[in-house]
Amino acid sequence: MKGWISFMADLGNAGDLLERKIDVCFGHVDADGDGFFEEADVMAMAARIIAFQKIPFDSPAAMGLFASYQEFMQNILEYLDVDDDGKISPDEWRKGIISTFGEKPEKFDTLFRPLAESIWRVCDRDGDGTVDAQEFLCFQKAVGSSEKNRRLAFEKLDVNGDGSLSVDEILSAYREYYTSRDPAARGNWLYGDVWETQAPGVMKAGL
Ligand SMILES: [Ca+2]
Ligand SMILES: [Ca+2]
Ligand SMILES: [Ca+2]
Repeated sequence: MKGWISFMADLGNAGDLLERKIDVCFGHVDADGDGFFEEADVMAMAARIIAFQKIPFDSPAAMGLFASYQEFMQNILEYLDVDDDGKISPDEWRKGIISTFGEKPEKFDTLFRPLAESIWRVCDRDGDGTVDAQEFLCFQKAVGSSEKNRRLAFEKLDVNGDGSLSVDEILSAYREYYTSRDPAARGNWLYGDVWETQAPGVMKAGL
């Protein structure tokens, strides 16, 4: 009986997992911390990834990343910006991600694949066709992951354990992170331990 009760308790936690992940992510995407997600935030994120990777801002990979983030933003505004003010509030973000992409993996992939490809291209700094843990650091530093979370994330995302990430591994990590309620999904670890990472609301309460 005790086992059943703790099983139900686990299910209760799992029910909050997706909302938790989406809230934690709002803290990354709202790069300037003004409480809204808008184009300036994604361009800042792209610039941070490129700067951490130490590649020229006018290199093809860097320009490709800016273009992908800009296009991504235009598309996601269409889905999520319900009040049409040109920016996404935390509430629009949470409700919109779940209602737009929940249980619709094809729709998710259409929007996120070009972004995953551009991020992957910037990450593969030495151009050998693989992204190792060292190369993936530029993305992890840009979203502000702790050193422990960076290590955890790479281990979980490298599904076939070959020490490098493919575009598909990055895309499936994104997809599971933003759409899956399965506590065992590897993509839950995209940004490390989501229960350890502070969500924006928690940070504000602590100030
Ligand atoms: Ca912002
Ligand atoms: Ca809005
Ligand atoms: Ca490489």
